[in-house]
Amino acid sequence: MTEAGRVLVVVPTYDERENLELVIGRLRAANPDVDVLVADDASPDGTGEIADRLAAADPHVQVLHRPGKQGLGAAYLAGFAWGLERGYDVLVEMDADGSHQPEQLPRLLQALAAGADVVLGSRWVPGGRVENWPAHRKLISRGGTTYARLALGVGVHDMTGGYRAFRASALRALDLADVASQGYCFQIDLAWRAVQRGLLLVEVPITFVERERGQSKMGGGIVREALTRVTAWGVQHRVEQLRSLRGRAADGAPSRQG
Ligand SMILES: Nc1nc2c(ncn2[C@@H]2O[C@H](COP(=O)(O)OP(=O)(O)O)[C@@H](O)[C@H]2O)c(=O)[nH]1
Ligand SMILES: [Mg+2]
Repeated sequence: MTEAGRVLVVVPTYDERENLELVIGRLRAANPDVDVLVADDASPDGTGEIADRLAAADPHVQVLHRPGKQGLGAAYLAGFAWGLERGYDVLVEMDADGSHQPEQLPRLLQALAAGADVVLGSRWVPGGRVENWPAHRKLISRGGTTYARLALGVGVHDMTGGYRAFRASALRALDLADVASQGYCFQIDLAWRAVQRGLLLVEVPITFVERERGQSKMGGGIVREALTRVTAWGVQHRVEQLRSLRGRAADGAPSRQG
């Protein structure tokens, strides 16, 4: 039990053989009270077996074996459902490749304990940093967030980050059953839903360190999915804003037959 309640950290994995043991070890050392769920998509490199071995040695570690690669979003949805069924108070997202520092989890949980519904680990607020990222990755991340900010009209500085903590009540309010975003657009989707539901989002600065081992699964398809979906949400949002403005104008208009 932590000050934020019972915490489950969901760690999605696809071919993270070289990273998983190290990151789980760091996570458990820095946060002895949290539980961990590895959500593995039948990684061909044997990550699932490593996760089973870690789970056998530590009752705080569990594994969710999924039938095949279905994307980050699907893995998180399955992991969240697993945790909500088991009564966790807080569900955390964290990458398996060492990019998210397990030692920074307490600051996310503190913000939650202080009243936030959703805490976003943020690279693009004062104090936030990125280490060892090539220029094109910075551009995609900053460009993607800026586009989403403008299209959706939200004030969040890091919409695509994947180091986050949610209150269980907040996740329940997000209607996860109809989330269809598969790639990293999933992160924008959840943040956007949280803003629309009027939840309290707090950004906490994090240091993102690019992986030293294994390969990124980021690709063009993931960027395209995000662009298409964010554009559609932005248009829908503007249409709804216009409708409600018109509705208000009509209500407030003086009657002609008076
Ligand atoms: N279960 C699962 N995990 C995934 C999938 N795609 C990516 N991941 C995991 O999501 C995290 C972030 O992926 P990564 O490739 O490092 O993305 P990057 O940091 O943006 O380059 C890592 O822990 C990956 O193993 C997937 O399709 N299924
Ligand atoms: Mg990574």
